[in-house]
Amino acid sequence: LAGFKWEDAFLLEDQLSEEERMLRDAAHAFAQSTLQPRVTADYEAEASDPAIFRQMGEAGLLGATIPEAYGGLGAGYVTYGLIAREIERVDSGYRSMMSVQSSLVMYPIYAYGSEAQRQKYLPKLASGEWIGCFGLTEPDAGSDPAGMKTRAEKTPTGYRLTGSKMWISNSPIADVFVVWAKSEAHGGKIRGFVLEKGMKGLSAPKIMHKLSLRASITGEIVMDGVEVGEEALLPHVEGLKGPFGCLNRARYGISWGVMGAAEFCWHAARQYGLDRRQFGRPLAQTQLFQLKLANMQTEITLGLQGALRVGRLMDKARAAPEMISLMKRNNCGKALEIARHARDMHGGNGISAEFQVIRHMVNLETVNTYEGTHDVHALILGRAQTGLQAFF
Ligand code: TGC
Ligand code: FAD
Repeated sequence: LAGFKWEDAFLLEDQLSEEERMLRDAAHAFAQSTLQPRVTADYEAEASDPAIFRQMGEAGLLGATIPEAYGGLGAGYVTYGLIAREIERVDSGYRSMMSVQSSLVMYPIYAYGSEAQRQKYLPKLASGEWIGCFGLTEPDAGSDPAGMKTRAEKTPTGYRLTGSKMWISNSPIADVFVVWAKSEAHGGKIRGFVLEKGMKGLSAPKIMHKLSLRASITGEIVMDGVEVGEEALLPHVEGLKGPFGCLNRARYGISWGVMGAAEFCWHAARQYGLDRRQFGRPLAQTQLFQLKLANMQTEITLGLQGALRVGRLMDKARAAPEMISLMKRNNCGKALEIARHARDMHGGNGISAEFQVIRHMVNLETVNTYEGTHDVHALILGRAQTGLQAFF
């Protein structure tokens, strides 16, 4: 029998191609050299520096799955997941910035947009010159996006959009806004529109006083009769499957990302336990400490293996949305639990920004909620196995 690698129990490394490992290593180097040194300051400032998007763009981390002709890497979904894991190893907020730009802005423009929209927006979003945001959630429509009130009325030359979106990542600094609205001209069906900063009636005030995900700026999108031409409509999709098609990709990326945050917390707790002595021996020599480390190792090993399996199926266009719900729900819940234990295992030091575990812990509260809450994904899985709708 072979030896055991405690930090890679099922030899995930062996299951990656050489190209995947190379792109993963580049993302790791970028995250550690560019993001890690500034994360505590960014978190305390509660702001997103637009320069980070340009740096991510230069490093090839925006729109990894989008074809090279539009500025992407033309990479597969396993690579995208590996990038998310490396960025979120530093902070969930930075991963949020990357995944909104890649899965929720570039993907719908690529998959549902006209050729003119692809040419106009994708290269600048890939380079990070332009920042994107995705407006689905509203003050009165979160878990139930079908209840949205934002509407698009037909005008002689295009549409007039009225409504407001809430809790929108990147919106206060965004140049490009992918928003979803009920369109009267399309029988009240949900349609996607691409708006641009500076349009009359469009504003994006910042939401202040967040105590979670503070390195990622969040805002509203207020549309007060914003007039757009026909060319702002995403022509190739209608209905909720439009935004959900994007969410499938972002949720999948999150299932890898949160494992990066969890790995950081696990490794930090292990090292802390080896270094810190109480009662005349290292904390890591106590049974309770080792039990917690064993639980972390088990959940992370299984969580990564599951994310890899779904990624391989996505690359073959064989992944069902329910598989993604299963992994998003499980990995977010497990990562949050691991971060809470890691915080506890650091004792008093665990509440200090210096040791970082509490920042991951409070970030993961958001990640467990956005892109479908832990319980909403349970209802999706419950519906799939009983055939019974329990949302309402
Ligand atoms: P339901 O009747 O289930 O479906 C309506 C239509 O949508 C289709 N559909 C999907 N298509 C593709 N992928 C999926 N995952 C899909 N899920 C549903 C479905 O086939 C149907 O199509 P059609 O053609 O028959 O009309 O819709 P429902 O209203 O009953 O939905 C219920 C529920 C709970 C499943 C759904 O609404 C839900 O998932 N709610 C959670 C909302 C959510 O995830 N919001 C995320 C906002 S964006 C965000 O949080 C970004 S944070 C990012 C960051 O900063 O990183
Ligand atoms: P609610 O839907 O009101 O849920 C409240 C509670 O009720 C939850 O526990 C939920 O699980 C539970 N619940 C809801 N329905 C049911 C039910 N039928 N049965 C049982 N329990 C139920 N949205 C975007 O569109 N774009 C973004 O970029 C974006 N970024 C975000 C960034 C941050 C920092 C945050 C916090 C949120 C972001 N969101 C974004 C919004 C996010 O997707 C929503 O917050 C999330 O979908 C939950 O909606 P809600 O907040 O309205 O909660």
